[in-house]
Amino acid sequence: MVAGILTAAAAAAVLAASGGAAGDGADCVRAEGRFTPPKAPSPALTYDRNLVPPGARIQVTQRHEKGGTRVTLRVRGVKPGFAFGAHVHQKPCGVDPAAAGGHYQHRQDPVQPSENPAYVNPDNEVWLDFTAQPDGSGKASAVHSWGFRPGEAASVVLHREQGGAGDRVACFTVPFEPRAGS
Ligand SMILES: [Cu+2]
Repeated sequence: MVAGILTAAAAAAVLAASGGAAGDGADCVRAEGRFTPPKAPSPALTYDRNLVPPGARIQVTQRHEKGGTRVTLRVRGVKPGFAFGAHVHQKPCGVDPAAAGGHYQHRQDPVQPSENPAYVNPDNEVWLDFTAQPDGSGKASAVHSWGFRPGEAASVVLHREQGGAGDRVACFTVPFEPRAGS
């Protein structure tokens, strides 16, 4: 029964990315997933069933906007009223919550893991913190004047605390696109 649920959930996870030709106003990446426990391969993994129950949904879109990039996060089915932290991270999700690596940084802190507020801030990183609505939905959006370097932005991690740190409670692998000339 459990295996059946996991299989169905994994099948429901859809990844779609069009080519890089999308201009302003069109999503170049739209990734959707349904969280599963980190037992089976899936793009959406929950590490905390209380905050992000299996079956909760996530959608991440990216679009090129105003010469930079907008990333939008939407969730459904998470813990109502909870204040989640969220950021774009460097690597894909894994069974180990640490697999997603550190935050994507526009200006890269030479000291990693980075804890310096000069680098760990919502201008230099993509922060998508949100507080879940009473119905368990949530949304956040961030726009920057810069784009991602190729291959260095690969996931969105949800955290137990807002701001630049906190335990990792869920992770969603996203095929972010680099911005030409970024
Ligand atoms: Cu993070």
